[in-house]
Amino acid sequence: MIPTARTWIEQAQSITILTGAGVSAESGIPTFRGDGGLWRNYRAEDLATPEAFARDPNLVWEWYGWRRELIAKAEPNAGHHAIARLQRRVRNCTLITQNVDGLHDRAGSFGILKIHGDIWRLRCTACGSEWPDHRVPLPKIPPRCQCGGLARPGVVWFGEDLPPGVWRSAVDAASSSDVFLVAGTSAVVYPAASLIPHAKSGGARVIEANPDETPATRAADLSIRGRSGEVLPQLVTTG
Ligand code: BV8
Ligand code: ZN
Repeated sequence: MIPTARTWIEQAQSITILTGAGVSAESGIPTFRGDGGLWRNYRAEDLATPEAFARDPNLVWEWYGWRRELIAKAEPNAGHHAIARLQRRVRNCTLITQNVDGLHDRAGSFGILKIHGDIWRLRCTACGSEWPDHRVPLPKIPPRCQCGGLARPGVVWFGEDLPPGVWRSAVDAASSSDVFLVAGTSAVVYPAASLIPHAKSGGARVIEANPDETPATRAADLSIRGRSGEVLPQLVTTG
């Protein structure tokens, strides 16, 4: 499996990568649906919604503040670094991520299509302005905009549309790639998971890296059972 996948990657003119929370698991960041997906007995799906934020902005900000502190202490892992290496090696290599943690940026990836937003950006619910904020911990919860408005995390919550431009670019990249590498995602969140059929219909060979089977496994041309921190460096060797 690995040698074939490595050959497909080496021969590809254009590669698109889709990552999910699983690629940050080996950096110590709990995944959404794994056992670490719980915080104070809340499920991520129950907190990552506009309704939860409207009901209790403090609670939602405590969760995001906790995640920001966890991520700030974490380091990108070998999987993140292998993806950054691949991007440097292949001119036409687009990274699409569902993750909001910024670990791909810290590993040296670039041009990242962050289809679910970025935990390190805040957006004002009153005036709509948006800005980077890496302060850990946040001086006060909930953070406020200079206009006095309540700030929210710059992420896409369930029930919210994905940023149109970024989503369009993600579909275009997936549909025009020779190889579509999907790593660390349970492929249950839409429309992100629809990038896999988009890639197939564009003629891509789909390679999956995940310790478990997922709904994407059936569609994959090669589905490698393993952790991304171990599998990806074998697909993108150093040197
Ligand atoms: C939308 C940002 C149009 C926030 C996230 C009913 C009403 C409204 C909407 C819906 C509905 N029913 C369905 C929907 C659509 C909904 C959806 O898909 N729901 C799911 C739960 C069924 N989607 C949306 O709402 C999207 N918007 O559709 O807009 C619209 C508008 C209005 C009304 C209707 C539709 C927005 C979705 C974006 C939500 N935001 N995150 C934040 O992070 O705080 S999603 C969240 O899940 C994260 O981004 C996460 O990345 C993403 C996907 O999860 P995964 O990344 O796959 O992570 P997961 O934990 O699930 O899996 C981890 C995987 O890693 C596992 O497979 C595991 O085996 C593997 N793994 C573990 N260890 C490793 C590993 N792999 C490799 N190596 C390892 N070491
Ligand atoms: Zn404002």
